[in-house]
Amino acid sequence: MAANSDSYDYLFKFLIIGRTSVGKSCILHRFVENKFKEDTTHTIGVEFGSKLVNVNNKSIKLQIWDTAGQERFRSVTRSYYRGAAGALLVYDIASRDSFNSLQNWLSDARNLASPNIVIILVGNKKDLESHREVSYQEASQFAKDNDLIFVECSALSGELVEEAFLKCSRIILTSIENGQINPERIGSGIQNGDLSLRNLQRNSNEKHKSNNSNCINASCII
Ligand SMILES: Nc1nc2c(ncn2[C@@H]2O[C@H](COP(=O)(O)OP(=O)(O)OP(=O)(O)O)[C@@H](O)[C@H]2O)c(=O)[nH]1
Ligand SMILES: [Mg+2]
Repeated sequence: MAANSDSYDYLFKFLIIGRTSVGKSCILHRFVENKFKEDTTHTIGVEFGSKLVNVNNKSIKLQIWDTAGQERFRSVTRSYYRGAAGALLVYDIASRDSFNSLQNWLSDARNLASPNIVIILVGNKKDLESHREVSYQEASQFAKDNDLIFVECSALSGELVEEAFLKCSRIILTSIENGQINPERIGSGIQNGDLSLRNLQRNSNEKHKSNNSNCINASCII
């Protein structure tokens, strides 16, 4: 199903979390608008964006909550963790401090979000190679140790920003398809869209029809 219609198979709720100034809002803007946000200011509380993407031939609506990284908003942003299906845990590859603070954000996500939440570690500002303070290997090891997927991207150049959202979405979709995640469960961070509801309806009608035809056959045999 093409991702340019308003119909979708599933809606996934996503969070973007991490220390202030790592580029969370710029990542959201790049993903939704495909532009770099030049005039960025600190997020107050949360901001919101959404986009339709095509994953494994399914149309998925991503509903994305971009949280404020400043400490004073921590209690507000924590209330948004509940019921998220996916999260981008962001640090800045040119800021050792932002990397060192990851564990705090990760603990919040693990404690407050859905138990099945899929988290991707995102090293932003990949364009600042000459100012790099966190190596790819170190971050990749952190991701491995904490059961996270990992990507380095740049909201400035756009490199691999979409890939971060898609990687996470692919894992969530696969977990739905193999029955590990039940989208019907309250707090899963997933909703069936009109396309999947139509499919469910069609399957149930077909089942009904085939049950009826079995009945007819049975009565013929009798
Ligand atoms: N070089 C470079 N700068 C970036 C990139 N992404 C964001 N920035 C800059 O980083 C600064 C912070 O960006 P924001 O997106 O506002 O950061 P944030 O994480 O949303 O910050 P809070 O809302 O306070 O939590 C801004 O000056 C951006 O221009 C990037 O990929 N490369
Ligand atoms: Mg922000």
